Amino acid sequence: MTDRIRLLHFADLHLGMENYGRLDPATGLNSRVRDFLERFDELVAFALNQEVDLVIFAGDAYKRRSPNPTLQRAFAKRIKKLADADIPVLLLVGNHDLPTMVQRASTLDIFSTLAVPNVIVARKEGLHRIETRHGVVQVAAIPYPVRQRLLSRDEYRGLSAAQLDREVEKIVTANIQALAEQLDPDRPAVLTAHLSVSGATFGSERSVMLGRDAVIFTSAVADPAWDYVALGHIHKHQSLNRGDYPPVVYAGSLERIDFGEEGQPKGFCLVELARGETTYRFVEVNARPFVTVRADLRDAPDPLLAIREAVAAYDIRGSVVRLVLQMRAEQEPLVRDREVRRLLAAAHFVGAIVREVERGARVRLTGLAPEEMSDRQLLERYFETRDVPPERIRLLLERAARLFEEG
Ligand SMILES: [Mn+2]
Repeated sequence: MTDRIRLLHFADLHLGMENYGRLDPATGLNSRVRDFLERFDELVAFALNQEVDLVIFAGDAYKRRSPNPTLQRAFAKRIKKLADADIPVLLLVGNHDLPTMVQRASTLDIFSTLAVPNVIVARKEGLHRIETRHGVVQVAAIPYPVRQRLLSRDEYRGLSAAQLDREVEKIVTANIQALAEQLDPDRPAVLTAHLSVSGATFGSERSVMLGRDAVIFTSAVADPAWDYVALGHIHKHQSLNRGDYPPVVYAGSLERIDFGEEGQPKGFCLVELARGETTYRFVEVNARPFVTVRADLRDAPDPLLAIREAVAAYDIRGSVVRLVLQMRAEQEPLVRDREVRRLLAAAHFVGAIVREVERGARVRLTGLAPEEMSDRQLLERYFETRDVPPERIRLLLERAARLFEEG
């Protein structure tokens, strides 16, 4: 029996996410950026302590395609720690890493340009044969499939967006198949891809990726030619192959982006890689909790006291907290923002205080910034501005609710 190779798989770092954070004077960084970096530090420390043999990052290093130099330095520092410890690191290019024009550099290209030892940048589809301390691993890389690049030929002109996505799906499936055929069947093989796979759930109120995406069938990646499929792009950790071989896994992100990820554990995957008998486990990191506190004040004689009691039922220390208050219109003046915020002082950040005020039969949302609204609230507001009749709004929201649940 050959040695097992320890692989650490993580994804969707998204450095530069600043929502629900404030400036940290000690570092000059936004406190949420610092959170994301601390999770990354946890991961690096784990990799060094556990002496992993290989790290695969499955894409989306930053929030933006032009991250500032401070973020770039913070990312490079941590990658270098791994590389200096003789741990090869494969960096797969995600959609957030890509430039708007193909000729321009991706945020990860600098590592290949400088030929940093032990760092491999996968910007194109391809098979990498990586030497590790415990043997060779074959890693096939599928970066985010860019519709415009894959479909530049004339035959695709005039197709609808949905038809183009279907064409992308076919091309990517064929590429994966072609890579599988190049494998040495006696060596462990990993497929890493940054894309949406059918059957995956988002569980985020608004996914980071807005707009459309080609979706690849699980069957296209769940091929026993691979020993592990390391996915990135969807922030919710999940396994897609129902215990069959190989494991097909989204590592998920290391920190939460919004309240849609409130209940999700965050972390990375530790894979014990061996031909035909790979296993993995999810390693949770200490991500900052997101907590929604709901309080129905409609029958409360003292609304502020009712809020205090509702808050006391949760552990909000160090959390990003959101308060959702159901109240009657005449209670509004009794619930002053400053007093409510005082009750939430133990939190790291107050994400929103949502007042659902009853006016007759209808619930109205007041004083909400768009980023504080849920998808449902945004949609409702949109329908209202378009003068959609109330009965039709109710029907549309019901339909939408089902879609939101399906993710
Ligand atoms: Mn992505």
